[in-house]
Amino acid sequence: MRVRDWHLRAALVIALLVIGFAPASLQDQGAFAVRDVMIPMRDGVRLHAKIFTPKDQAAPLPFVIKRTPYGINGAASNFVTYFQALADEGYIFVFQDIRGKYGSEGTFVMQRPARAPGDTAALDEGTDTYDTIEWLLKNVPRNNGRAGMLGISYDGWTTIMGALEPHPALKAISPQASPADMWLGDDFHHNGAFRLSYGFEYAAMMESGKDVQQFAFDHYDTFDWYLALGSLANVNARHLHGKIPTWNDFVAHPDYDDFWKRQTMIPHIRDVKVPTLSVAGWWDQEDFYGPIRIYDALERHDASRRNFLVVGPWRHGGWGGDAGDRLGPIPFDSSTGKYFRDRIQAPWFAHFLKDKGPLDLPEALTFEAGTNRWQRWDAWPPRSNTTEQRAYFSADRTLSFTPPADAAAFDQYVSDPAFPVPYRHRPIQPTYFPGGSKWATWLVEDQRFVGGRADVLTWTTPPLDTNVTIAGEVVAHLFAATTGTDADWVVKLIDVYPEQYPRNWDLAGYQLMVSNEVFRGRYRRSFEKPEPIAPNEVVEYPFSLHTQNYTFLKGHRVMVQVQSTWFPIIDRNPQTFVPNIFEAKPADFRPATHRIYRSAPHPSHVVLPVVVRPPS
Ligand code: PG9
Repeated sequence: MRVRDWHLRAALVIALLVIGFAPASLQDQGAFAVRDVMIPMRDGVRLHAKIFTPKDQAAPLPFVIKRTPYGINGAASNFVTYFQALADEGYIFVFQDIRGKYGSEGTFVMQRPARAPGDTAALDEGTDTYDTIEWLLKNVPRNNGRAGMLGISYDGWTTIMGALEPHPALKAISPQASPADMWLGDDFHHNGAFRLSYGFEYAAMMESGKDVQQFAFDHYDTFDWYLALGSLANVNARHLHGKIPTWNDFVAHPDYDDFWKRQTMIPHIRDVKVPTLSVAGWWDQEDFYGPIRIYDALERHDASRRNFLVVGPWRHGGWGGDAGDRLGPIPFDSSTGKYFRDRIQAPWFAHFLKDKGPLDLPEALTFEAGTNRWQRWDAWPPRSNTTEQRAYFSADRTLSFTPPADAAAFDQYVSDPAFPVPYRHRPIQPTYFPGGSKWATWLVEDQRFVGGRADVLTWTTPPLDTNVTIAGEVVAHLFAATTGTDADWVVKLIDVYPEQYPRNWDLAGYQLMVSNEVFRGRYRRSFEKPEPIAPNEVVEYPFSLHTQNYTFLKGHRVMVQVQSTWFPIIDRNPQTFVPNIFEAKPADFRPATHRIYRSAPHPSHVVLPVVVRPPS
């Protein structure tokens, strides 16, 4: 295949992974008149857009806008699934290449920060959105003076950025899987732990040219490639040579400094200026933190109930194109993705852009996997329906709801950076590998593949004698010590299916991850100023495993696993404190013995928000 075809293919793979898989023929395109335009921004830079107007337009229509860095030449594929119900409802659709990408002029900046309040001379995605809407209103005949905006992930991020200082015609937005904070919890880091394979591959993909270009790995199984890479200092020395700005930013800003704080839009959210529908997937392998954080930031100002949340049993963007009746081997008994597109997304936009209603949507709608039904909540996380129950790490690798009584009990393992735990089954194909990658469903992979390792500790309850439903925030409280001076802590909450499962033998004994997170130990006191860990000192690490709504069914078991490497999605912590892990030397990477305490003074546990009263 020629290099150029390869790049086109890569762009298509990303677009399809985000919005779902479209058949080859785009039969619906015939229903639209398509205009290719260059829209001038206030600084003279022109952005490329495609405008799809229904050929059978009978009345003035609102705009539905999607702004993307991934290229708009295949935009019509949106009508096959993601926008199908919206197209049936009738809108003028606008797809735009953001500044610096594909057909647009100007310079691309990875997640260009919002301009400072009052800095009216500056440009950002918000001003580009504003200028675009202003131009559309004046230049596209028979519009009804209103605009809506939506998109998934980067396109969800452009959506929320476009609504911080919104054009008055912007009447409804749905930021879906939008990242909110790339250091705290989205694509590039989680609690300061660097998402190596994603960060490296995405930065190289987005900043090697105006289009998207896959990094050319010489390994199919990138686990070996990243291990052979050694220190992260070798990325620029051997491969990127300082040419990828986002990689250089990773290296220059390892801690939670002003660079990252400027990039998050959360401090800019001081009002619900536009009705907002945030959308997230429980098994989103890229941006789960973001949509919940954005919903939460808006909710603090939502006096007039214009802020909504939907969370389904989806991979990153799965609601855009998948039927949603399963994820990997896990069945959900109904087409949750189609339900979202037809029964939630389309009526929600019609309500705010065409005054259609009434709107049958609660404050928060969540899919409760396990029982496989939608639940309606008047707050997320629920305020009064749950009680906190602590699942304690106990003797003989049991998980118990009774606190431990031992004075000094612990379990331990040797964590060796030279022999890290794979985060998913090998081979680990490049993230967006055009030949097919298991990236999109790794969060639902059967965790038995690491259960036998001595550096993965496991505690499990006996089979449950009744259903246990959780709704709300799951929080890990680890009491841990290391012989080193830095360490990562990964905690996974797992549903263990019964060994006898005649309903579906493929799921017998299956270990499904329900919640998970990593915490980089050096940041236990401050995300801004990392500190070494005192060797052999017991330290408490409380950290969120995020919200969930899930039922562990009767006969299933609840499992918690702890490990200290998750490679190569998380870079290897050298386990020796160094000021900047991106510049660690080979000799800094050392094995360390990690102890997880399960004693009366140091009772490691996971807090579960157990439902006591179902939502009405
Ligand atoms: N997760 C991707 C992304 C969004 C924003 C910034 C960086 C990466 C995406 O799917 O678009």
